[in-house]
Parts: sequence; C-alpha cells; structure tokens
Amino acid sequence: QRFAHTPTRNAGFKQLTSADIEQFKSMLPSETILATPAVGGSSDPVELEGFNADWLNKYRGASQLVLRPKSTQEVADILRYCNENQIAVVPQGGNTGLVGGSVPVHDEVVLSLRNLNKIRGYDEVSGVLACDAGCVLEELDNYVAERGHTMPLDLGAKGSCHIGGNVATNAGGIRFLRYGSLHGSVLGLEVVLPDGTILDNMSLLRKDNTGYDLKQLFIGSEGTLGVITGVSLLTPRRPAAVNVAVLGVSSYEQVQVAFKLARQRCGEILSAFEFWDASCMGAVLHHHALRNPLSSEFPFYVLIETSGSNKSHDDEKLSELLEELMEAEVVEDGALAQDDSQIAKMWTMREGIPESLGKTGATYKYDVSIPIPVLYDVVGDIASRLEAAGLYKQGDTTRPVKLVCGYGHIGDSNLHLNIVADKFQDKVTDIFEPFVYEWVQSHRGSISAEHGIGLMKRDYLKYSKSSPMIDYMKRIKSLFDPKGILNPYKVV
Ligand code: FAD
Ligand code: 2HG
Ligand code: ZN
Repeated sequence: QRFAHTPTRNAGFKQLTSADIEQFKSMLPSETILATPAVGGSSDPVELEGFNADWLNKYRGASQLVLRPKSTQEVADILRYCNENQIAVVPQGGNTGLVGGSVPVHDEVVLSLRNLNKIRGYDEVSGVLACDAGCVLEELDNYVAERGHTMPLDLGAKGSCHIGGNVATNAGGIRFLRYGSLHGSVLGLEVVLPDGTILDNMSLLRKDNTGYDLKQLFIGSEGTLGVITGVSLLTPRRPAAVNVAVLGVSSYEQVQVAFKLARQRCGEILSAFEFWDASCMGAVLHHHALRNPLSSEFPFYVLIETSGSNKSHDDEKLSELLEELMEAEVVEDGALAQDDSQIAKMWTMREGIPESLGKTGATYKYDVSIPIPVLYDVVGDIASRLEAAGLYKQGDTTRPVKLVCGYGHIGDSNLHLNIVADKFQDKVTDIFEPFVYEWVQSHRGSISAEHGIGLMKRDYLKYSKSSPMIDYMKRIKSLFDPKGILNPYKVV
C-alpha cells in the first residue's frame, strides 16, 4: 500500500540487474533464490508476494529478489556484495512484525533467515540454549520443554516468528511480567554487519563485564545495524504448576485494584496479568467460536496466570485471591480453568484478539506504554475524536471505523489500542496521528512499548526520544552501516 507518508525511493540504491542475480547464484544454492523475470529470474512473482506483504496487509513492497541463505557465511557473502554495490537489503524473520519493518518499502532485496534454523547446543544444567536466528519460537519452546525448561518469552505469533526476529524487535509478550526483557535473557549474539564482518559474540555466560556490551545494541535494532544469525539465551525451569483464571470486571478502576491485589497475594507466582475490553471479547468469541466462560458480559476481562513449583500451594493462593476479589466486589464473576484444554481456551480469548480483529477489518495498531492509572483513557479519547469527525459511532457498522478497542499487558503498563476500519486510508489515519503520539508524550509514555518503530513510527520517534538521543542513534547507525543499505527508511 502507498500512504501519503511513504518515503520516496533513495535513488542512490542500485536497481538489480541480471548480472547481480548471476553473482548471487555463484554464492548460494539455486533453490535458495527467488527472482522475478524482471531481473532475469524465473520465479513466479506471486511466490514473492508473501515476502513483500506484511502480516497486517498494510505495508507492501516491490522486491524482485528473495535470498534464503543456509549459513552465516552465506549471509556474510550476500551482505558484502550488497554493500559494495549499494544494494538495499531487508532482513526478514517470520514476517509477523506489526510496524512495517519486515517488508521492503520499494525494491530492497529480502534476506530471509528461514533456512538458518538449527539448534546449535543446549546445556541442561545452566539452561543455556544456542541456536540459529531463523528457529521458530514455538519449536524452540517445544525443544526446551522436553528438557524441563521454557523459553523466557511467549507471544501470539509464536508459531511463525523467529527468535532472531524476536531479538531484533526486543519482543515483549505475555511472560514479560515474569521473565523480563530480552535485554536480560539474551546472553550472546552472532551478527553479520553490512560489510560482511561476522561479529561472534555468542557468549554462553551470564556474567561477562568485559567492556561495552555490543550485543545490547542489536537487541531492538530492527534489522538496521546488522543481521542476527545466531542467538544464545537463558531458558528458565518450566513451571510444574500452572493456573489460569478469567475474571469479569465492571470498570477499568477495578482492573487496577485487581492487579494490585494479585501482586500482593500472588506476587512470587504471578506469571501473567492481561486485560481486554468488551469489544475485543465480542470479536474473539465470534471468530474463534468460543463460549464466554462467565455468566454474563462485562466491560472488561482480566486473565490471571500463576506459575509455580507446588500445585496445591498455588491453587490455594489463587483461590484465596479470587475469593477476596469477589467478596470485595472488585470482580463480579470469574472462571478458573480446570484442565489444560480450558487453560488453552482462556489463553485463546486473549492471544486470539489480534487475529480476530484482523478478520473484522483493516486494523490500525498503537502499541504504547502509558502509566497504568490513565492507560485506558486514550481509548475513549480516540473514540470521541472519530465520533466528532463522523467516522465512528459505537455499534454502527456502516461507518468507516467499526471498532475502537483496548487490551494488553497491563502488568507491564502496555496498552494495545486497536482501531478497526473498512480500509486503511489517510483520511482515517490523520484523525489519530499524531494525536495518539502527542497524547502518549503528554503522559510521559512510550510510543512503542514492544513492537518497535519500523516504518510506521519512524517519523514519530521524536515523541519518545529527545533530539540528542535521535542524533546519537543516527551516529550509531552510520557507524555500523555507513552506506545505509540495511533496512533503509526504517527506525531512524
Ligand atoms: P519479522 O516480522 O520478520 O521482522 C521484524 C523486524 O526485525 C524487521 O525490522 C526485520 O528487519 C527485523 N529482523 C527479523 N529477523 C532479523 C534478523 N535475524 N536479524 C536482523 N533483523 C531481523 N510482539 C511483541 O512484542 N509482543 C507480543 O505479544 C506480540 N504478539 C503478536 C501477536 C501476533 C498475532 C502477531 C502477528 C504479532 C505479535 N507481535 C508481538 C509482533 C511480532 O510477532 C514480534 O515483533 C516478533 O518478534 C517479530 O518476529 P519475526 O521473526 O516475525 O520478525
Ligand atoms: C499482543 O499482545 C500483541 O497480542 C499484538 O502484542 C497486539 O495486535 C496488537 O495490537
Ligand atoms: Zn502485546
């Protein structure tokens, strides 16, 4: 798609020719190259479509070439050639990113990491995993689960996203509350720089104070500084006992009271505290054909998960919390999962929201950090603005905007404000951009809590970073990528 704010193509970047394709053929096995007839290849352009379009179907590039190397050395050879020839490159993992970072803006070469998918080693004593960047998160979780461990992050896109993509975006997800950021869990990285240099920082150590911690720069760099080819990270013990409850709550104030009490009563076993509103619940029940486990509908829903080592201890603590919440009338109704299948269904009610909203219409997503007391206010303010512009009226599906809703990781002060419209168009976007970013800035929040900046928020970075900070970010970018070939037009 092309929006008013789409950056123009940098004329300094070389346009691919068949001679370039011949060069790539000399570096890579032929089955790892997808090239359209326009650049002398014979792949079906439709096959390239999946690499050009993002998960939201909001951003679309026009790449003529996809390279899927099988080794770090092949990644290095590709980048060295592209750097020498001023060919722009977009690193791509599972292509589940939500800010337009993983697809080309114009004709950049897509460098897919999907063939770099081997586990390199696992230490069952320390729980340290070393793997290729293209390993799928869920497959890694299955692997470590067989050894009694869990990945330190979990997210709805786990079946498709790569660990390299997770590191590149510094993904948060539903276990952030328990295991914290990848800045803590990642122990080492192997990164290929644009000039082909391989930075081998695949440390397996928890403690390593030997000067500047370079790997931290690549965590959250969104493919703009280097291509991550290997990751080592710490995997915690898999909890023996997991409990999940879904609660119905009548106001956002009571959601906060419930969170405070959950931390007080279940602090050491609390592993997730998520919330969503009635509009999200309506969409997810409809699209996943699920039944509301509660006796009636509520304005807000909360999912509490506990994870510990002693089932009876955890059962007792969670039951006491639920009783206290009901007695104090903080929560009006609740359901406690009785088995693994009920746990899975309750998680689908939360994790299935993005997909359900996507099936409802074109979804604008704002992933923001806002202090908890005012976190949900922005949802109402956006709805009012759209109403005033005549674009939205709750329950009226004939208007361009169908839903304005909020959900997220309330335990981490992270709101997902989603606006579902009949299509993506500047007329609608202009109502809430930059308004939403100004709103977030005025509450000292962050315009990107966990999804990154990508293309979507590049021009809005100033709402969360001062100009000296942006200046230093640009200097770091030109230090690693002086020719600017890596994921151009994104982040800074
Ligand atoms: P991609 O989408 O392919 O790429 C994302 C960015 O990373 C791009 O800028 C790309 O250039 C870069 N990149 C990818 N791989 C590499 C690499 N090896 N080296 C260098 N750069 C690279 N995000 C969260 O934080 N929390 C959530 O709870 C969450 N839930 C989601 C649920 C759904 C249903 C969906 C669709 C997305 C969700 N996301 C979430 C967003 C997304 O899944 C994450 O950002 C994820 O980490 C992206 O991984 P990926 O492999 O798909 O990367
Ligand atoms: C989630 O928490 C993801 O479900 C996606 O971060 C949020 O789609 C969104 O807005
Ligand atoms: Zn999220």
